[in-house]
Amino acid sequence: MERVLLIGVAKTNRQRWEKIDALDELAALAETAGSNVIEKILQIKSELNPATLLGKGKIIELKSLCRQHKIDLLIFEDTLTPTQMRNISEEIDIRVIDRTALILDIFAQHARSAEAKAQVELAQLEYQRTILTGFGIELSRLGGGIGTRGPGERKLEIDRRRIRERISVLNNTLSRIDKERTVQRKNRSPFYNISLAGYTNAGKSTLMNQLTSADVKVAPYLFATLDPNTKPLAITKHITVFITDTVGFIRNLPHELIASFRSTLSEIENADLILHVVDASQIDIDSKISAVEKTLEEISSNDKSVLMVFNKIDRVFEPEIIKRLKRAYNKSVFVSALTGDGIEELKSAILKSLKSQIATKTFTIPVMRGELINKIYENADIIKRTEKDNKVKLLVKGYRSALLKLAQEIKDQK
Ligand SMILES: Nc1nc2c(ncn2[C@@H]2O[C@H](COP(=O)(O)OP(=O)(O)OP(=O)(O)O)[C@@H](O)[C@H]2O)c(=O)[nH]1
Ligand SMILES: [Mg+2]
Repeated sequence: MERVLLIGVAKTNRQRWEKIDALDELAALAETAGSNVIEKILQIKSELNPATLLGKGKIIELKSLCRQHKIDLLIFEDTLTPTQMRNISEEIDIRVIDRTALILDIFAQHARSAEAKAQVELAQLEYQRTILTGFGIELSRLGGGIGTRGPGERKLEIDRRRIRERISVLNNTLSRIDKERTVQRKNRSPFYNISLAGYTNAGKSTLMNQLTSADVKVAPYLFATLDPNTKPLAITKHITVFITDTVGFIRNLPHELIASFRSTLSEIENADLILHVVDASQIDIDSKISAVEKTLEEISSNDKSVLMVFNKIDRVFEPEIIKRLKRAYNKSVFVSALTGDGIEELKSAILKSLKSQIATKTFTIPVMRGELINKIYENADIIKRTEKDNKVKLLVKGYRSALLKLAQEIKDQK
């Protein structure tokens, strides 16, 4: 296990609390990546040194601290320029990465499908490319460990020309996969499509499992899900919606990832409704909500209809918190994806939001035409059935588009 030291810099005293939270999150990320967090350091400094971010004295202090604790790797919460990374690394004589490289490393470790692997590698290479430009040297001398691992068994390319070639191969692979995804989405287009979105670890996959008895992997660490997973959910007997669970967000999600995950994120972009899943048992609810909203904006999904789903209420012990959230977010439901509490309310909220796509219709069919009657029973919810003069009259409910199709088929066969 790599022994790591985390460093954050706050420019003002006010920024301090924000940075303390950010360092806690960085620690969770570092642990998810499989490292051993030995120490967290927060420096308050209004004037940053452009060459090394930290001042000379602090660098010397860090050097002895790293020696004393046998640190293998420094991880900065702040984004470093390639020059800063090199300077700090040389002065302290240790490997240095920033939060972006750490997140990319986690994605590389968690990628399973061909799509996720290609997307992560693309993001890593784009990131690597900016660093190489700054370094003007190969990264190979940095050795292995967090920040240098590619998806699966692949080693990251380090040569500038080969990076360019590999990026073009990956782009081709991804546009092929993207086409497949578009076809699948087209097949689902007569149905109402719902996408889960939210901060990483909010409980999206747990909710997906609770709603659809899917078997999506759930984990206490960050970014467990990278691949979208779509499952049908029967809201009523014949009204099915599709739900997609997808990659989670985080504050300042590296832009390389947003760019390379465009095909995965297109599931959110094309949804009829977004369920914004929020962990209500945490203290910094609002800042996480705005981080997610900011990312939705970046993928131009901010004008979609959104239903806020406050999750993990089994761990919220103060009724005041729920009251406040109810006041602040009027379109919201409160659930525990773990215990199933509130799931029925969530389903009715979903049904309410898809109302405009649902219609009722009356069919009158001769009793003799059992096959047509069966067809109606198979495709719509029967609200009322009456029989008169050898005719069956059915009042039914279903997707407007499905009812139109049914009416056409019946007319053709009459
Ligand atoms: N107590 C409690 N724990 C929950 C609930 N929902 C999810 N969890 C836990 O929260 C952790 C994260 O759950 P996931 O479903 O993997 O979260 P996610 O949003 O899919 O996370 P990523 O895919 O990593 O972005 C797991 O340890 C779950 O068991 C809940 O309603 N109550
Ligand atoms: Mg998940």
